[in-house]
Amino acid sequence: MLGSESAAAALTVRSVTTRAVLLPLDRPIATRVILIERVPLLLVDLHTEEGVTGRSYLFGFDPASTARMAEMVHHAVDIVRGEAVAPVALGKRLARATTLLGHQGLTRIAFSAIDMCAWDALARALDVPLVRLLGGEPGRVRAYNSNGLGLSDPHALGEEAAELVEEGGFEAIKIRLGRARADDDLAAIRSVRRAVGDDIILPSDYNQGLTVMDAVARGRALDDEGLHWIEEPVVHDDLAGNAKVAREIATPVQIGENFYLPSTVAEAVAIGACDYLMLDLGRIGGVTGWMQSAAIAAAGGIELSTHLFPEFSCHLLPVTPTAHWLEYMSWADPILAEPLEVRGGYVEIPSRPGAGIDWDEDAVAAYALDL
Ligand code: SMN
Ligand code: MG
Repeated sequence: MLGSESAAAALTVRSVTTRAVLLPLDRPIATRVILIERVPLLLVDLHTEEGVTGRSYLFGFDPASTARMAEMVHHAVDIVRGEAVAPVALGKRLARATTLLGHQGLTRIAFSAIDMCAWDALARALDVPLVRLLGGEPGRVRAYNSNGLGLSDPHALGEEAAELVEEGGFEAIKIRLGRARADDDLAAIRSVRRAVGDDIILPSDYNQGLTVMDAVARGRALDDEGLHWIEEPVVHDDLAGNAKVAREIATPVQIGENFYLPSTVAEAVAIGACDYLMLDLGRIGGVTGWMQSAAIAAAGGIELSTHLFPEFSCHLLPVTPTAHWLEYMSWADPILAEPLEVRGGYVEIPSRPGAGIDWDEDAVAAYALDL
């Protein structure tokens, strides 16, 4: 048995297929910085010589950016073609090969996808769910519903909030903030509270939209509203500015979804840039980057939540020492053969081999986006 397992895990990078889809959102989200009505996803299939395929996807932001991501994924796979599917080793090789191009941005996004596919392929080859391969126990993880609640009419938000709680038995939902008038944000929060009650946990997100001084003023004005956290009050790479906001307001500050490197996580922890951390598998370096960052967050005693990619991220929270919340959204559901199941506010970690992502090929064809 041991012999066959080691053989199964000995995979070799062969090639990659990338395809883009453009998916309509049931609930378009207006944020402070961008209106999201449709999400482009880049579907990545990493093929091995042994016939096992690892799968993941990237959130492409917009069609032109998605095309650049696809080019970078192909470039990266050209670099590691013929090498062992050993994610940590592949990551080191890719970082060395692109050290002049740079370790952040597009390169890191492409590496993140390859890392996720590599881990998925290994778990499939070993016939175990990813969470098992990582040393965790299958089961379920606590999630908040991140669909909807954009910057729409404050008074109409209550109804949407009640639906969002209802649709998965969620005990937490996230509200976007950053309307031109701070009073309208307050009205939105109060309208949601009236609809769902005081027991529902309510994180919020400014999507990097404020200046540091505005964030302090607006944050203080909301300190008695019981928000679970205020996310990205200011631009993500102003760590000192985020630290100032975190010092000056009582509500916990949550940042990190736009971080690319574990070293940035270390810096944020060191200077007290936030109270909570949230990392994105598609930027932080996939599973490998997550594990490295999770250790840093744990050393700093900071609770860590996931950003986007709920299908993949649910496997990571059980192996995260300071696991906090899974961000749930149903955006990828239309093209997944088996979308995540949510019950009573918990996401069930798929028990299929790998991360559990397989494409509904008819849907992929129907939503295809030509890059
Ligand atoms: C977000 C990120 C990416 C796209 C839409 C919304 C938001 C979140 O920052 O945290 O969900
Ligand atoms: Mg956010």
